[in-house]
Amino acid sequence: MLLSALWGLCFLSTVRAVTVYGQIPFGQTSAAAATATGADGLAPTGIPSPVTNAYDETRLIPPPPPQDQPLAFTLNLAASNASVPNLSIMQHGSFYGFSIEMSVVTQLMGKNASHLKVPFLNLMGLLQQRSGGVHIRIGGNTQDFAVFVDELPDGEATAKEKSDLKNPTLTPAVLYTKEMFYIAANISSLVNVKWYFGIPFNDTNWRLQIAEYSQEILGDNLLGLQGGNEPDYYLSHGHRPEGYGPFDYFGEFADLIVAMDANPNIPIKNMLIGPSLASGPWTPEMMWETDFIPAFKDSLVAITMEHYPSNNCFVQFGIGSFVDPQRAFPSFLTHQAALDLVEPYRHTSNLAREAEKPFIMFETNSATCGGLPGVSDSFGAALWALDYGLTMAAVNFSHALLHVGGQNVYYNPFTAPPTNQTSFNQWTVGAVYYSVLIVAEVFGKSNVSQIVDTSNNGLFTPSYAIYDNGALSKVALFNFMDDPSGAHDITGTITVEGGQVPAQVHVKYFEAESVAVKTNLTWAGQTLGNKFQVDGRLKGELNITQIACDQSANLCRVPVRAPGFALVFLTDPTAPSAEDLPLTFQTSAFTRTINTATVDPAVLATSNGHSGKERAKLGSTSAGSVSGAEGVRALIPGLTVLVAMMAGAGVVMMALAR
Ligand SMILES: *[C@@H]1O[C@H](CO)[C@@H](O)[C@H](O)[C@H]1NC(C)=O
Ligand SMILES: *[C@@H]1O[C@H](CO)[C@@H](O)[C@H](O)[C@H]1NC(C)=O
Ligand SMILES: *[C@@H]1O[C@H](CO)[C@@H](O)[C@H](O)[C@H]1NC(C)=O
Ligand SMILES: *[C@@H]1O[C@H](CO)[C@@H](O)[C@H](O)[C@H]1NC(C)=O
Ligand SMILES: *[C@@H]1O[C@H](CO)[C@@H](O)[C@H](O)[C@H]1NC(C)=O
Ligand SMILES: *[C@@H]1O[C@H](CO)[C@@H](O)[C@H](O)[C@H]1NC(C)=O
Ligand SMILES: *[C@@H]1O[C@H](CO)[C@@H](O)[C@H](O)[C@H]1NC(C)=O
Ligand SMILES: *[C@@H]1O[C@H](CO)[C@@H](O)[C@H](O)[C@H]1NC(C)=O
Ligand SMILES: *[C@@H]1O[C@H](CO)[C@@H](O)[C@H](O)[C@H]1NC(C)=O
Ligand SMILES: CC(=O)N[C@H]1CO[C@H](CO)[C@@H](O)[C@@H]1O
Repeated sequence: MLLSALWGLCFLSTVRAVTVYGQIPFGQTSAAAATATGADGLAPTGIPSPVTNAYDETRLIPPPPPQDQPLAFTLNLAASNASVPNLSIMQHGSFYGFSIEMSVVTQLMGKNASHLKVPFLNLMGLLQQRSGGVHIRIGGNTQDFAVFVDELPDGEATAKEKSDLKNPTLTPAVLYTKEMFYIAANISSLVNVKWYFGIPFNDTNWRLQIAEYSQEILGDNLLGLQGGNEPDYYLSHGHRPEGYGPFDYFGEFADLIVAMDANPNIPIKNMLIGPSLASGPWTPEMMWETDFIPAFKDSLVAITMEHYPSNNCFVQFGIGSFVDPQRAFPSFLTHQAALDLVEPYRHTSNLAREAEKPFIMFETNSATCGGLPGVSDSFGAALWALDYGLTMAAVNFSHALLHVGGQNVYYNPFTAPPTNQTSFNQWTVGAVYYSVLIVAEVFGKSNVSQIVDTSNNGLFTPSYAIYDNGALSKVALFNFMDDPSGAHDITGTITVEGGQVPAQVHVKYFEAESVAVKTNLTWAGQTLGNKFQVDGRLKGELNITQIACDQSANLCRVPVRAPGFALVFLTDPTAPSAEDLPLTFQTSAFTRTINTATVDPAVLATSNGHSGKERAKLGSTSAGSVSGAEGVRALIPGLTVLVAMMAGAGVVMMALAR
């Protein structure tokens, strides 16, 4: 307690002067900048233009590779999950999802429910092919002050309230209409996206329309309702009076439960989510001292936390001290980053499992206050996010949501072009989108995947084993080192205990020229494209490398470049799976003459994310070769949307929103 009191004091003294109000479309507006990783007190040399942060060109210098790192190691892996120490709970391919700031919903998903953004649908479709579905949270700092209105100009789903410019502390609230839920519902009718929303929690005059309309309109596609977003920052953000602590939040949560119980328009009472601490001012243990979990067990559908390892708050808001991206970069390029991030949550993970609740990292990314230039959108960040995700899964988090903000952040998994460029530019994906795509393949669709951290060769080359339905099925190998000469390429040797290595393994590599680059990232030879080139489809030939094993010695040697990542499949990943049920997919067809993003029938058709080619009868990888609706398969059943194929073009086109 003494420690935390000191913590609080130092926190107050550094940030009291600056009040950050909550409606900024970033992640955590962490006031704890002064204590965050990498803060070194130097002044920034230039403040980047916020409009272009999502397209920033900063290229950092990769850290020099270590000289003492062994370049070869052996993983002795048990053939069966029966007695593997520290093996995880059963994981889903939807482990990684997204947390989308409420104020950017229309930028990313569409202005209204009849004009959905096709690149967004395609990006979700790619994940669904691999994992069966995607979890998305709509909320963030903007949710607490959100206000329901019947209508907005031009039928828009969300808008910012006009603010009184003379009073800078009165930042505008997000206004939303029922259309926001229709957008979500219509997306779920096309791709299997399930949603979380958050109930405004800025005061206890509860505005419960989000709970009412999300339950009414989304039905089974609603996963849960967050009660409070980073309540441990409410005091320092000026949203609660002096003295506000975990017991006060506990009381407000209880009050919310009473209000929901009394509301007949909220039929499902037990889908609340909390406590969603930023793990800044309050540790998880401070919250558990209130008996939050046992007290609210019957109302809770998941236990949540939110956290970012670094911050850019000095540059964005003048809070804390400057974090130099170049000096922070190496801290992302080691397995220690992931281990440090999960350490404060090991106990909580056990508490959640004992209470039989999923434990979710509800909002995270590389650095709060918009991310760090050169770090957050680099190939290095993608390796970091991939390793972080697998480590969270290994310590029994059930899901983790990467935050998505607007044009002014560096860490977005995906960004729509600025409104006045939609007619000539396409989307931009950030490197961390690939991390989500790869984690979807790591766990796949079976729901009986387990993972264990097998890292045994130092912090630059973590590794994991993945068991599917009890049997060793995949191995993940990382090389965080950066050395174009090839002198730090590594070789992981896999041996199988209580079994036999296959004759050959199939390897998908995640590669780029260096940890510092943001362009030409490839996953199994395919890319989504560089900035302003993305329509949500993978481009290029699928390249799965086959490596022969030495069965007499019971070992397989898998090389990984510096830098790089390898997902090693012990069975052929292109073999058709019993879970791929044929369905009929149909879609509305309006298009514009420029920037005609298309939904690729092949993307929709093949459901393991491996190859359309082997299964050409189900769809085709090339636009133009599908001549009718047959061959186009659905993502999910029960669709009732308009049908139309573009005559002649043979490509399914969907309305592209403005
Ligand atoms: C299991 O995890 C614990 C906690 O991280 C660790 O101390 C222990 O060494 C691990 N056991 C094995 C066999 O890896
Ligand atoms: C909470 O937010 C609503 C809507 O933005 C606002 O009207 C109300 O005054 C806020 N309450 C407090 C205590 O700030
Ligand atoms: C939805 O947005 C589109 C594009 O701005 C517009 O043409 C259409 O009228 C809107 N629909 C509704 C129902 O507001
Ligand atoms: C994860 O859950 C499994 C039980 O399914 C347990 O054996 C394991 O120790 C847990 N891991 C951690 C790090 O708590
Ligand atoms: C788009 O709008 C921004 C901000 O208003 C402006 O700086 C930029 O020049 C515009 N771009 C185009 C291509 O019109
Ligand atoms: C996996 O879990 C999801 C979500 O709970 C469910 O929709 C899906 O049918 C499950 N798949 C299998 C193969 O059990
Ligand atoms: C091993 O996998 C099987 C099949 O999914 C499962 O029933 C069993 O509980 C798992 N065993 C352990 C120890 O996790
Ligand atoms: C990306 O790859 C393309 C084609 O291989 C090449 O022409 C281009 O120079 C590369 N761009 C960068 C920035 O590396
Ligand atoms: C496939 O990927 C491997 C590993 O990166 C590479 O060595 C090989 O050249 C690639 N093959 C093709 C045809 O691009
Ligand atoms: C399937 C589905 O939820 N469709 C909805 C799409 O959005 C419109 C409103 O714009 C609703 O009326 C539909 O029910």
